[in-house]
Amino acid sequence: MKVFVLGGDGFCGWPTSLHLSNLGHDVVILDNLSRRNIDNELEVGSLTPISPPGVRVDAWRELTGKSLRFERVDVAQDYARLLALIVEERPDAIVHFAEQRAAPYSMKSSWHKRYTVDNNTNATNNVLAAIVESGLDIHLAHLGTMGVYGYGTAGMKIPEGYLKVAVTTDEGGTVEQEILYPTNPGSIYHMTKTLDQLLFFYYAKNDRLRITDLHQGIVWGTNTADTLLDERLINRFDYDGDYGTVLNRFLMEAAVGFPLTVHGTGGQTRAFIHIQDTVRCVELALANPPKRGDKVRIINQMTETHRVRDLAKLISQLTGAEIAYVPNPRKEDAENDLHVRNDTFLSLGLAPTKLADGLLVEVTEVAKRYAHRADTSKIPSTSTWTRDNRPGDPALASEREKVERA
Ligand code: NAD
Ligand code: USQ
Repeated sequence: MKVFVLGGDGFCGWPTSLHLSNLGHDVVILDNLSRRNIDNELEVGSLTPISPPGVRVDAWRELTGKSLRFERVDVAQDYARLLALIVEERPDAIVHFAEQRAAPYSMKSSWHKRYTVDNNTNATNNVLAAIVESGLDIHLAHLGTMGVYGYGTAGMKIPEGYLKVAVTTDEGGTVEQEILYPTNPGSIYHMTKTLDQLLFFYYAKNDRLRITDLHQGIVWGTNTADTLLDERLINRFDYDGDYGTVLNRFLMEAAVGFPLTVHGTGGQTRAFIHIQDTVRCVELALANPPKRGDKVRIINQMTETHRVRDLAKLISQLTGAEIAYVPNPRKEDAENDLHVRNDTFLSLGLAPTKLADGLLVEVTEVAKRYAHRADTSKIPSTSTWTRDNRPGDPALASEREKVERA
């Protein structure tokens, strides 16, 4: 297939592009390099030394003989260029990663809120409108998030996208309906993914577009079999307070001797997936597209759930790292349980990489190896959800707080 990977320079997009290219697909990456520019804005960088797109693409060709193309395009702003590329290249599928994906970044200020909504909503609507305008039957696979559901439970496993409900009619009878699972976003970023869901619902209904929405959990790990081939192909590793996600942050904090920054009581339970499984799931989603006229295919892309404080304890046991119970900069439930259905990918053949198999390798081979590149002043999460929240900085945790929570 010819596949466009929008956001193919990012943490999930780069290894996915390599994986799809390795499988024999003709891959074209479209990316505006906004993520690299945000690193400049935040004065931080990937823990791993990522190469520029040109070096990455040349190295891949040199090592494998396979060609990848890179096009610098802003999917949210440059509609004409996006449409022209679709019309000229006639891709069979488009994988859409091209959004601002960090919850803390989206909550930093009103500028960051507006940027995240503008960028993400326009990017998604532009892709959908361009597919319709091209007249081509392109399968769109989008990376959504488990966060559209919120992380609560109604005494049932969170289903894959849809919920069957029984509605009491005015006459007292009962009508069964299937609705999108009610959304409950916890940040402006997560909210944009709920808006994406409505756009998909509408375009699938009105234009009969073939759309798969992958509701992914937190991705951990760094490399895949392909990015390990050569250091020029290395994947990015975010550790800073805005872009670093919880498990990778704990791994890095342990490697540099920074206390593990558990927000609040660490009672949040979240869904996780390894980056190698992310690329495999995208492969499986592309191989199993919905038919024209089908409703949006929603698949939960996660393999295990863990409570944040349990993860901290696990890494502390592995490495001897200290745990710091810091103020929670976010507005979120102190404790939650999470039970999620993930039958679709398992039935399609996904063999999950478990935390127990990969954690030590990540600490020693990635986090420790590049620890010298870390700027520890960038670790605390300073983006606060409301004026009442305080930064997640160990220096700001009172002795009473630390003791009580421990
Ligand atoms: P990332 O920030 O590393 O990558 C996103 C890429 O998209 C970047 O290279 C960026 O430059 C590009 N981009 C952003 N806006 C663009 C635009 N308007 N035009 C062109 N390119 C643009 O993020 P990631 O971690 O790779 O996440 C990719 C997708 O997967 C996101 O949509 C995210 O919401 C989703 N996701 C990520 C995780 C995770 O843990 N990383 C978990 C669940 C879902
Ligand atoms: N947390 C800590 N300590 C830290 C960092 C985070 O306790 O140092 C806590 C947070 O308070 C939160 C949980 O860990 O309760 C997860 O935070 P996170 O930053 O790892 O994940 P999140 O903000 O939800 O976002 C990430 C990705 C996003 C993706 C989402 C999937 O950045 O793109 O959509 O994971 S999910 O969480 O399943 O919605």
